[in-house]
Amino acid sequence: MSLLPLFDASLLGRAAQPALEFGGVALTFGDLEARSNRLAHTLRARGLKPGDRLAFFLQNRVDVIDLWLAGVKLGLIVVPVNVLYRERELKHILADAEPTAVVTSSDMAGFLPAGVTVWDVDVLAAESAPAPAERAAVAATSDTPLSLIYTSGTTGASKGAVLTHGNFAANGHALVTEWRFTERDRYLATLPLFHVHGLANGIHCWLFSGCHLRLTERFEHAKAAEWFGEYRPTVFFGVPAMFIRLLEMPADVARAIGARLRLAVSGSAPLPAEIHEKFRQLYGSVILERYGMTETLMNVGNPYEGERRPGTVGKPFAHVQVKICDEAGATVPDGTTGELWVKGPNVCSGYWRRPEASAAAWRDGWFQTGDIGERALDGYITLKGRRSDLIISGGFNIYPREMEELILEQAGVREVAVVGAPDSVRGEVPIAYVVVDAAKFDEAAVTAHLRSQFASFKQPRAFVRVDALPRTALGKVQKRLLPPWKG
Ligand code: MLC
Ligand code: AMP
Repeated sequence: MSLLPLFDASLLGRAAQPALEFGGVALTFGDLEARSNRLAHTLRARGLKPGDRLAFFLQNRVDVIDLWLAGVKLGLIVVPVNVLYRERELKHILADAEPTAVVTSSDMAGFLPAGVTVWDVDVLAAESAPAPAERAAVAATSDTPLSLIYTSGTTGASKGAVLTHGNFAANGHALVTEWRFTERDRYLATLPLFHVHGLANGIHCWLFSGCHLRLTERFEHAKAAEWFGEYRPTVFFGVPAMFIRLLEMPADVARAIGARLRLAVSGSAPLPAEIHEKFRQLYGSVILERYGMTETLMNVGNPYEGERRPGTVGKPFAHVQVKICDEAGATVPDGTTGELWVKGPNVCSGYWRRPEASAAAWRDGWFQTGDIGERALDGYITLKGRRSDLIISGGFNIYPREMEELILEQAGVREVAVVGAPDSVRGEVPIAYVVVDAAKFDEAAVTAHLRSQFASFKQPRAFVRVDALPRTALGKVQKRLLPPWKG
């Protein structure tokens, strides 16, 4: 089944109803239907056919929603690209996905590598304005790919998870049901639309339920009080760094916000139990923490009714099977730590053009998440870490090896290990431990080069010079034995 019939309850059924506001502009569901039809006609006229990739490199704006809807209608494979990515990340993703074009804004086009076809988002919109408002749509099934979303997974090179109409439908349907969305809800959307938390969860809960959405270009904690006060949301989704920022709110303001907020969902990185408790005290609202991945969308969540247990991610969603396995793939008893394996209609169909990586990640139909955790006797799952040394900073993933490889290429660097150090807001921040030839190592030059190549959140917060990296007898770096970073 295509996603479109699931959107139609809102796009067609609630055509006159207010759907969203963004930057002072208010649109109905009927407006969104017409805008995306016009854009679909334009994209078709520009030669796009079902299965073609179309990337977007954009901050949150209504045009991202138009592109998503047009992609659904035309059977395109939409490739969201993190706006913070720079040369290396962009080159890799665009060479791998081979999109027909990248839709971007004039202020960001300069970051894109030479040789890529760039379509300006405002030019596309202007060209679409006179196009017919009638629907242009092709048939799609559950298995039709809809999006390639890049993730580091458990190994270095970023891979595109191929997510289908069926994956988004299963995820959206489950969340709308489990989280009791109705058209009376008001969802404040500050998460980026280029990752699954904002896109697969946020956009689909909104469109499936027909609730109202206020979109912001990005999360800015200095504006949070104003946004919450003006918009009066009933629903908010965030990463832990956002909830930590929201603790800065004055107590009376927080209480008033909490009184209207029926659902606050945290995910994408661990939410410390202490933050869960502080948020409850300040807002009077109990955060619902859930666990997901780009490859699988949402897997496990605390209940809407019932205990939302701090420090845990709850129980598997109704359509998802989770088992916890030892290294040999045997299920471990409750209360024992192992790797989470998942299975269900939410799990992506594989990695784009990477049969070996796909074969390595799936076993007997189960996706091996790389996340380590345990299940209590009453079913609640607690995550304990990861099989790889992935760093999650503010909900954005950093695969240390990717950074280490580039740092090693720099003059004067003999050895490097990038590790995550605790950070009170972002959870973790990357630190580079380096063994350098002091006469040749120019930290300022290295920093400037890294900034041109990689996203800001991947930049080492510090270079810590050490005489040698601790290694095992076999020469493997023992990151745990590095001296702690003292900010
Ligand atoms: C962040 N920054 C942006 C930006 N988002 N810059 C431009 N546009 C954006 N949209 C940059 C800032 O420039 C800054 O760079 C740094 O990020 C932090 O910005 P800040 O304003 O100080 O924000 P802060 O209060 O620290 O909060 C950061 C944050 C951000 C929470 C806004 O980390 C964020 O948006 N995280 C969401 C990540 C996400 O959606 N993950 C879901 C992945 S899906 P500098 O140079 O200071 O670093 C997934 C699966 C699942 O994991 O389960 O959901
Ligand atoms: P991504 O590749 O960006 O989709 O990130 C997915 C990873 O985020 C998962 O494999 C987990 O390690 C982590 N993650 C998501 N939700 C949670 C959570 N609630 N608690 C801890 N880690 C989480």
